[in-house]
Amino acid sequence: MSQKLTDSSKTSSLSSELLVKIHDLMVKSRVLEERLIKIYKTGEAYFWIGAPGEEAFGVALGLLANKGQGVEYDYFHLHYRGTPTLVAMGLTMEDSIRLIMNKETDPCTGGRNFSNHYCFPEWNVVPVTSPIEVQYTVAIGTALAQKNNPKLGITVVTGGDAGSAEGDFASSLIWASRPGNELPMLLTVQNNRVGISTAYEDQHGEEYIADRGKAFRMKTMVINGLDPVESYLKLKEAYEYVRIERKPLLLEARVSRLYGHSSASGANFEDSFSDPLQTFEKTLMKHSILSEAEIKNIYKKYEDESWEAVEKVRSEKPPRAETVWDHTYAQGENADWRKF
Ligand SMILES: Cc1ncc(C[n+]2csc(CCOP(=O)(O)OP(=O)(O)O)c2C)c(N)n1
Repeated sequence: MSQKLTDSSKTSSLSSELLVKIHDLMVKSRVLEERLIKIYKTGEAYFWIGAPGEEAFGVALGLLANKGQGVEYDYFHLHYRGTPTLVAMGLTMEDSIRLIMNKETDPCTGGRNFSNHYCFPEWNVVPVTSPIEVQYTVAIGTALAQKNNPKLGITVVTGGDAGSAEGDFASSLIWASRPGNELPMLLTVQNNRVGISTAYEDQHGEEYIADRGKAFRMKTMVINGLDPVESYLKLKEAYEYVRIERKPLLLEARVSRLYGHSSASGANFEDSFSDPLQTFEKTLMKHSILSEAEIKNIYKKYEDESWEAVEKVRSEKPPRAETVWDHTYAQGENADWRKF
């Protein structure tokens, strides 16, 4: 790991209560993702993609959100590794399982999209897109709407390192930073140093993706996204900067990809990456914040919850053919396009 990344195995800067909460949410997210992988592997879903290895960063991103609906709250343009962020914001296991199992009860897409392609209008979580990186240009729209709003809502957009090669990423840097028209955008790149099977070194000449923001006079940060304490403290600083200054910030978080890219590459555990949960648990035990037995109980609590959720969701119905066009075209009194 580069020396630009701070090593914070210390915990003292956050209260024990908050550390326990962060750990609890990280475990919930991990157990949920591992349950989704099992659902895929037992043939009860067609595809899995998710975020094991990004929990330290993702949970902090969600915990610090100003959650609600409308321009005065934060908007989230997440990519397909957003489970930890949404778990921290209140995502239930049942709803995540409804999405991967394609059930009509799925509140995000009515059972018509991939796992981790969430959408929660009530929390300003806009639909996750399958084409990578388009979220960076879509995010400009909500940030423009928020620019002059006195209520201090901001726009958060996330993506991966390989995807930052797409033109949408460059467009968002330009739009976010026009002099005198800067946008309240927190742009993050979760850098796991691989894009499906393309190594970072085969694609990037720059050492830090965040440095690209400097050409646009943007504030930038490179953080250790495997460390929940550093992630929380740095993200708090980043949120506050964007919220108060109404200016963009490009933050690069170094993260792991613990189960490969997706089910397309097997969804098998890869021990070449370090596991943020295991490292955090060692620190929590060393500081007597949690014991081994207490940690085991937290896993058991979420294993049971995930299993009960599967049993419940399994009996729910798939979407009906009649609803295939729902939410595709305007409905109700706006259905007649000739009125426009
Ligand atoms: C526009 C577009 N091009 C290619 C793909 C196929 N694709 C899906 S994920 C991915 C790799 C993305 O890697 P990265 O941005 O590093 O994120 P990671 O998956 O590693 O988190 C690619 C090429 C796509 N979905 N959309």
